[in-house]
This record gives sequence, C-alpha cells and structure tokens, in this order.
Amino acid sequence: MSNSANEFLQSVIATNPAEKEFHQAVHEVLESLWPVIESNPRYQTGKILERIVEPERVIMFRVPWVDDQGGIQVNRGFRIEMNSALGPYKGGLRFHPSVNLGILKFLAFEQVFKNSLTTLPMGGGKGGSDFDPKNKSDLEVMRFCQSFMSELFRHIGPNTDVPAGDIGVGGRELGFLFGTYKKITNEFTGVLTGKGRNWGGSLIRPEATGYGLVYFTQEMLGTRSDSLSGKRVLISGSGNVAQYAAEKVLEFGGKILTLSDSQGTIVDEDGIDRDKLDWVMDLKNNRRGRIKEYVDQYPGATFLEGSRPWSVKCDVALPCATENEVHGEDAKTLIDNGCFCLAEGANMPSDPDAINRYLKAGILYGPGKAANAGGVAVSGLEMTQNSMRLSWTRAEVDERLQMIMHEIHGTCVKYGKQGDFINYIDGANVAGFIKVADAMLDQGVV
Ligand code: NDP
Ligand code: 2IT
Repeated sequence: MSNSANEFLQSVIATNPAEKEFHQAVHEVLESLWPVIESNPRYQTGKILERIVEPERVIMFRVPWVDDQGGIQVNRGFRIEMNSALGPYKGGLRFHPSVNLGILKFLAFEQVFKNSLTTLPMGGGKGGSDFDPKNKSDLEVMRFCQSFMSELFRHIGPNTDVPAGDIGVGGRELGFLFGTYKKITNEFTGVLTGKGRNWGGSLIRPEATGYGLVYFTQEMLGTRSDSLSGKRVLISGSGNVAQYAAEKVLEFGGKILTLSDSQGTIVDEDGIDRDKLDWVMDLKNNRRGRIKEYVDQYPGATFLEGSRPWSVKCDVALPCATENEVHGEDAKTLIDNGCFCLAEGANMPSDPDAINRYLKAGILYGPGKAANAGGVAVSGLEMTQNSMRLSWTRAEVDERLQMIMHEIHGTCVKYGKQGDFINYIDGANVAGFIKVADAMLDQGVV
C-alpha cells in the first residue's frame, strides 16, 4: 500500500509511461478516493486500487483494409476490457486519428465508475481505432468496419463485452460492425448497443447522452431552485451528444448560443432555435458537413476560427466535444463572465486546473461520469430489451432515463455533500467506486 495518493499515482505513471490521459483520469479519481481508502482497511488489504487501475485485458490488433483507389491501408484496433465486477464489459468504440492506448485506458477507467453509477449491471470497457472516418466514402468505412470486426468478434459477446458508439462511431458504423459480427458468428444477438431501431436498437438511445446530460443539469439547477428556462447556454461539439443536448435545452426553454467542431465555433446571439438545429442535424448527419457552414446559412451568426466557445458570456456551459477542451484559463473566463453551472457531456473535457477553479468558485459542476451516464444507461436498457426480445416505447425508455439521471444525481448529493456545497466529483467518484470495490472483494482475487 502506498503511503500517499501521490506515491500511488507515481507508481501508476511509472508502470504506464506515455499514457498522460490515463494518468490524468486516475489522478482525478484518486483525489476523491484517498480518504475512503485510508479509512477502509479492507480496500487496502484487498489491493483494490492496485487492481482497479490494471485492465483485466487489453487487446490490440492490426486492421488492414482496402481504400477506393485499391490501396492497402493499415490501422490499429483496440479493446480495453477494464473491469467486469458488475457485469459484462460495456463501453463505446471511438474512431479518431488521436486514438491511442492511453486515451482508451482513460475512457475505459472512467467507464467503470460511470457504469456503476447507472445502477445497471455493467462492467467497464472501451475500444476503437486511429482510423479517421472523415472524408472516407461509405464503402471505405464499411470495409474498415468489416476488417475491425473480423478480429474484435472473437473477444466480445452479449454476456462478455458489449461495445457501442463514441466519437466517429454512430449509426452507420454500428450497422456495418453488427452486420459483420452476425455473419461471422451466425448469431443475431445484443452484442452491440446503439443498433438501428428496426434491428434490435432501443428507442431514445441516439438521444440518450444529450437528453440525460440536460436532465442532470436540470437536477443540479434544481438544488438552487433554478432551471434552464431563459438561460444562456454554450454547447461545444456538434455531434451526437451536442445535438441532442441542444434539443433538450430548447425543450426546457434555454437559449443556445454556440456549437463547434475541431475547426472552430459558431456563435448565434439570436439563439439556435428548433429550425436552425434541424438544419445543423441535417448538415452533420446526412451531408457530413462542417459547422462553419452555419454562418453561410444564417448570416447573423459568426464563426470563430480555431476557437472553442468559452469566451461567450453564458449562465450554463455544456462541453460535448472531447477531452481537455476546457482549460484553466477558459474556466476563469467562464466564471468571470457569470457562468454558474457546467455539466460535462464529453468525457473528461475539463483539465485539472479548470476543475480546481470550478470547485474554488463554488459553481455547479457535473463531471462527465455522472452527467453523461444517460447514454450508457440506455445502452443497458437496450441490453435488457434484447434479452427479453421486446421493445419498450419511446415514452417508457425516456421515463426510465429520467429516473436513472435523477437517481445518479441523488447518489452524487449523498456522497458529495460538503456543508452547503455539493461536490459532485467526489460524490460520483466515491459512489461509483464503492460498488465496484465491494463486488471485487466479494469475488476474490481474480
Ligand atoms: P461525435 O463523433 O458524434 O461528435 C464529436 C464532436 O466533437 C464533433 O463535433 C467533433 O468535431 C468534435 N471533436 C471531436 N474531437 C475533437 C477534438 N479533438 N477537438 C475539437 N473538437 C472535437 O461524438 P459524440 O458526440 O458521440 O461524443 C462527444 C463526446 O461525448 C466524447 O467525449 C464522447 O466520449 C462523449 N460521450 C459520448 C457518448 C455517446 O453515447 N455517444 C456517451 C457519453 C459520452 P469534428 O467533426 O471536427 O471532429
Ligand atoms: O462514453 C460513453 O459512455 C459512451 N460512449 C457510451 C457507451 C455505451 O456503451 O453506450
């Protein structure tokens, strides 16, 4: 047992060099957990921390495929099977050129705690590839997915490991992946979630992360007898999570000022209303365009090339793009401009300096592993429906999603209440951890 959180972190860094995002995720969790470890000798003698940072299994594989010109391309595929104490490994697949082992290990590590918080029986995992689906034809994406699954299939299964989408993996990719799995194994099973709704998918799964994020935000605002109605809201990203977060913010009466992508941010002081959002959804999902095209369509808006949204004055900020997209300086700007609530649709979008500033300022801060858990929660509901071979209605799934987000919020409050302040990050980390740690102790040294 290490003598301090820092000593433990240093040992993790030494064992896993060059995985800076993984170090960051472990560090953040350790800060919340150390007091729990110190006051629980069972966790110390059970070497729970030492075991929980070590993936149960890491799979890395070659993904060769043929492009439209007949050239051979080679990418790297990964699946991190992090922890199965609570259920089959569960977590998304990310296709993005930045993908590497450290990024997927951070995501898989976060997923273990997030899935625990959902109350559903799911372990944690994550996978993906450094393949970039941008500017690839549908047939190229299909050939890549077929090659990827021709290796991954042997490691996954409805009771073993159930992948889903993440950055760069949406309905199109999941369809190609599922088709290949089905062909190779000759089985139609719930091996993936986020499936099309005609072939085993759950209603509300595409919407779930964004909707869940906004339900969680409403819960947070509710602790201050406030709501999204009339609030100025910044959203980053313009993909799956951002789009459905925007849809739900509009339903609750918020005014959306920004969306973004990796090239920059569009700012619309008149507000991105339902019609404009429909246009964005068509742009991103059907035409696979770039967010800067918004200003050609709506000339009242401006495009901030190469910038993130955080300099725009707001009440509520919802980062929904990627990790480390809110830095300490951005947090300062947000807070100075009056932002008093930030909830994370993305995984680990705030860097450690930013988080410290939120906590110091005492704003409402909802960390990703709680605030964006709605996506994987509805994935869990999709698994349930697949097992029962039936489909719930949209209203039924949405009601369960709202209930789960309400319960996650309550759990964060229970474990994170510090006087008048709710420290949601401590709440989420501690509550998520205890369930997994106790299950690991129950199951012995495995
Ligand atoms: P999408 O691929 O649908 O959209 C991603 C969006 O983020 C795009 O607008 C993309 O812009 C932008 N983005 C991606 N990488 C970067 C980058 N390096 N810098 C700036 N912008 C970037 O992904 P999702 O909406 O599914 O995922 C967004 C976030 O939410 C991720 O952190 C993911 O892990 C998290 N998440 C997703 C869940 C889900 O169910 N899908 C569940 C829980 C969390 P561009 O097109 O220019 O790349
Ligand atoms: O980060 C996440 O929670 C996801 N990408 C969704 C995972 C899932 O299995 O639905």
